[in-house]
Order: sequence, then structure tokens, then C-alpha cells
Amino acid sequence: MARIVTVAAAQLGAIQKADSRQVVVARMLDLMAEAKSKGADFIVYPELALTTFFPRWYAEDRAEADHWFEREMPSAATRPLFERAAQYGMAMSFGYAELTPEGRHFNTSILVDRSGAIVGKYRKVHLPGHAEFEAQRAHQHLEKRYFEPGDLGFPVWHFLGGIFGMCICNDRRWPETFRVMGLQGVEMVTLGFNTPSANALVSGEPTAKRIFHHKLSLQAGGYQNSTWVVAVAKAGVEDGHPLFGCSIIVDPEGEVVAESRTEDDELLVHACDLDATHFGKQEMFNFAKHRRIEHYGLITSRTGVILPSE
Ligand code: CDT
Repeated sequence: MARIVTVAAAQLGAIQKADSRQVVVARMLDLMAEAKSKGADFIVYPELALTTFFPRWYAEDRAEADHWFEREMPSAATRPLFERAAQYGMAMSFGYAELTPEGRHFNTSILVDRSGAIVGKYRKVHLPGHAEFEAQRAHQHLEKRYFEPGDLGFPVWHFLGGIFGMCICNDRRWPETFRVMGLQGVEMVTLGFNTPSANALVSGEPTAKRIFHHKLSLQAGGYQNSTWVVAVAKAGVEDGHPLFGCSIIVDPEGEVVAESRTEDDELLVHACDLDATHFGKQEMFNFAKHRRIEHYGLITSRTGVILPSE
């Protein structure tokens, strides 16, 4: 029997600084109701779905940013999402800023099963940007100030009859992200993103080029690991700062099968056949047959570039 998972990529438009969690959750519930009416098994929301993309704002005292973080999940504000998803029998994933009881800060996403139970957690590994205010930038990107790198690796889970994994935004640009999950047989990778439409350091870089790099990364990751990829934007203009949309669903051959058209709240729904991952995994990207790990040592032993001696 075919293993079809009907996925809803629930793009969110802009969330302003002044918008409360309750306002955002109401928007997320509207998208969930639409997903239910379209037969979705699984709804995926963006990175840091509950708030504005706060790492663009510098706070000298980093604790001033703690109000953007969730100390528990579900929280009072997010409980309606869990309850409604369970009522619909719909699985769910979304991103949020996590503040642990030990006082650690992570950029996190969770996997929630059809009964509303959290069954998986991922903490963003590749944090982009910088830790201090940088005046030469057109806008700040302070993820390295507000988060520590994820400590959970890239796990995958048996979920909805397949093998599922998560990553978050900048992780998609790193082939290691997909390959580590590929080596665990991943069949669907979900991720949320908040990507500025403008390059903070290169004035005039076209948004189209930034979207090209976004798609290039996702399509390569999907193809080279023969996995579905569901990438969901937070988009639109947040307090004057534009984020591009372009939520996409990529099939295991690297082709885009669904793409958002707006920078607003928008739902993409696609029936994904997990068995479509088999051919690539058994042939071109049959890792056991073709990989030559004796030549890959530098991937894990070296971080930056060291030029060969002359
Ligand atoms: N949220 C996130 O990871 N955004 C980054 C922007 C990088 S620019 C410093 C991204 O890779 O899209």
C-alpha cells in the first residue's frame, strides 16, 4: 500500500513586534482549519512561528530578549494549537525560541503526533549572523547573541509511517544537514525559515538571487538524499524589515512540486508518496554501495579552510 502523507506547508505573513502570541496562534488555527478541509495529515509552520523575527533587534542586556522565548511547551498561548490538532487528528511541526529550566536558549522546532504529543525536538545547529552589534550592516542578524548552537544533532523519527527529520532555516544551506539525516534513511525533512529579502552586507543584491540560493539548497538536499523537503517561510514586512516568501515542497528527485505565491498567510497542500524516495535511495544515492568514507575525513575533522602548503 502506498505511503501517502498529505502535507500542509503553512506559511505565515509578517508578525509585528506588537503582535501577541494569541493573535499569531489564531492565524495558525485558521491555517490549520484550511489544512483540515483540504485533507492534510501534517501541518508545518515556520521557524520562530510565534513571534516576530526578534534576532534583528539588538539588546545590550541579552536577558531583555527573554520575553520572546517559551519556558514550556505547550504554553498557555500555544495549547489551543495542540488541542485543535489532536481534535483534527493532524500531526504538526512549528518553531519557537526555547528557554530551558537551566536557562539555556535554543532556536527549536518540534514534531507533534496526531494525538497532540510532542514526539521529536530539534535545536538549530547552524546559527547564522553575529553576536555583537555591527554598524556596517543594513540590518542586524543576532542569532549568535540570543541562541546557543543546538545540542541534539540531526535526529530522525519514525513518524506517520515514514522516517522524518527537521532542520531550521540556515541549516538548509549546509549539505551536512541533509546528509546526516540521509544516512538515517530520512524520507521527509521539514524546516521553517525567516530569510531577509535584502543582504545586510551587499546593498542591491536582488531578492531573486537570494531565492535562487534558497531553492538551490533545498533542491540539492532533497535530490542528493532522495527525500521530500517541506520548507515553510515566515514572510512579509515585519516592522519595516522584509522577509521573502517562497515556501516550497521538493520531491525526492529535487523538483519543486508546490510553491507559495504571496508573502502572506498561505497554505500549500501536497500529497507526498514516501515510497517515491525508494528509487533514489536504491540506485544513484545508494549510500552503502557508493560512498567512499575513507576520503571524507576532513568533513568532520576540520571546520575552516586550511590552504595546502606551496
Ligand atoms: N533565520 C535564518 O537562519 N536566516 C538566515 C539568514 C542568513 S543572513 C545572516 C538564512 O540562512 O536564511
